[in-house]
Amino acid sequence: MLPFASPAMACPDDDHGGKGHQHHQALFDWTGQDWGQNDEEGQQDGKAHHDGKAHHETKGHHDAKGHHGHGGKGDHKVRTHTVGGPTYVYDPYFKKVVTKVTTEFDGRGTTVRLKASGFPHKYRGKTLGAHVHENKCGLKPAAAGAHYQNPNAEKGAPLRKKEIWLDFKVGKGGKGHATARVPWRVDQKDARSVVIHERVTNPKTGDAGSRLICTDAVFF
Ligand SMILES: [Cu+2]
Repeated sequence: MLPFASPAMACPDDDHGGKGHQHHQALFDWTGQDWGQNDEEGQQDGKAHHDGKAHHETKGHHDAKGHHGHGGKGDHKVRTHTVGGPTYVYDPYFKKVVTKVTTEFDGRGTTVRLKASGFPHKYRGKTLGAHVHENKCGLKPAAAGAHYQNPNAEKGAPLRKKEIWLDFKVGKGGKGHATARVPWRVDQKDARSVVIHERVTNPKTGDAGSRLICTDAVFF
């Protein structure tokens, strides 16, 4: 049924040996509510691989005539990408999960939103780790590679300052979501997916256990 399932697959790339010691409250929205969008998108059919539909759009803060306001300089365009998933599910226990990854770049920073629904009842109240990873999702959990890290990060920066973590709590109804914003452009050559893991991310090591679900993502 699944092309590949590796329940005990560790996440070897997840341990960066970092010295991060901060909690990650600032970047995350821990509430288990959804985004107010349609939640009925996901009757899964049990297939592990889904062709994520990607929507790309560019919209300006100003109208098409482009009147220039305060400051008069800079790029006012906001670019967004939305990819529906999951692209791969590695543990059949989660085959009903539906994901959506939305990315946005506004010229100064990048916002990543992860929305997931369809978690089994047992997972309600649990917090799962999730991160932007460097490669596209693949048949094997390891295909997504290591955590994305900002290539321009200061040396010795804590992991959560240079990676993008999207840990979320599964709420009532089996749904969860998280939003992270970083003050830089995330280049798509460095970042290609969002992986959901079996447990909350260890703030020191970045480890979050096995990879459950991978969703391709598009960056800028
Ligand atoms: Cu990860």
